[in-house]
Amino acid sequence: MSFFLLCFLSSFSALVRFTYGANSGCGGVINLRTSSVNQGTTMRSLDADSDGHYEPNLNCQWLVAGRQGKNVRLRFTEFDVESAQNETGVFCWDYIEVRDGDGPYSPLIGRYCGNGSPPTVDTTRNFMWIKFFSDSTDNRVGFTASVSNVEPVCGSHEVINVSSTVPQTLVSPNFPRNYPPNVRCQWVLTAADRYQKIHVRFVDLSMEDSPRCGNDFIRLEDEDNRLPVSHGGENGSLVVSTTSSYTFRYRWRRVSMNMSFD
Ligand SMILES: [Ca+2]
Ligand SMILES: [Ca+2]
Repeated sequence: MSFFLLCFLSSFSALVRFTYGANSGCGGVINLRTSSVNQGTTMRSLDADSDGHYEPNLNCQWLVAGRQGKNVRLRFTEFDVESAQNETGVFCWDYIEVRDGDGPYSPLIGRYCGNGSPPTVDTTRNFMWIKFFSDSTDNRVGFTASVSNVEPVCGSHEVINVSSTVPQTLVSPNFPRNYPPNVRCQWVLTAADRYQKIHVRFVDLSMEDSPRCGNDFIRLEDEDNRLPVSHGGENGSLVVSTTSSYTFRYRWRRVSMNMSFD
């Protein structure tokens, strides 16, 4: 038996509303562990009353679990989600949120609304977390999308041990040619012990410049996220050291990059 006990209250007020859950097609786990590469599974926004529009007050959350060693790809085939344009830009009254990982605090890939189809996106690992939110009014057609396993084009699913003094080199996909659009990569580096420094030298770095590196960027994070270093839009080299493990996250759209870890 389980119960909640509320005491020491002389009165209370609470806001209660009906919403949908995984049993209704609103969220849940999408298991791609036994799916072959590029074999898509369809997912869509919930239209419970079949009027052609998604329902109001949705907060649907999906965890897409892909095959070990693969990345998860999300590709939209239909997209119309309520938005509003004002002088400062587009505001998403309703939205779909996509994250690179297995939970609501994983790195954000994007939050999308409007009627232009978002780009196809891949995760850097075999998990993707997706949320669809709608407010109480103005429901649109919604989205239909396919999720599938894809072969990683970059990054590493294995932790790279860089304890050796022999330099190891990482390169962006297609190097020395331009890297492809909408690619996300992640490498995790570790040393033999946490007092050993990891030394990173960028041998060739050329990336798109954009305000606050909003388009293309490299993010270096240490083990505890205490010393995040962001870098993008510069030419030349950069040397960074830390006393603990590094996580590298890259998002890139064009030009070329070659990184040497020594
Ligand atoms: Ca509906
Ligand atoms: Ca709405």
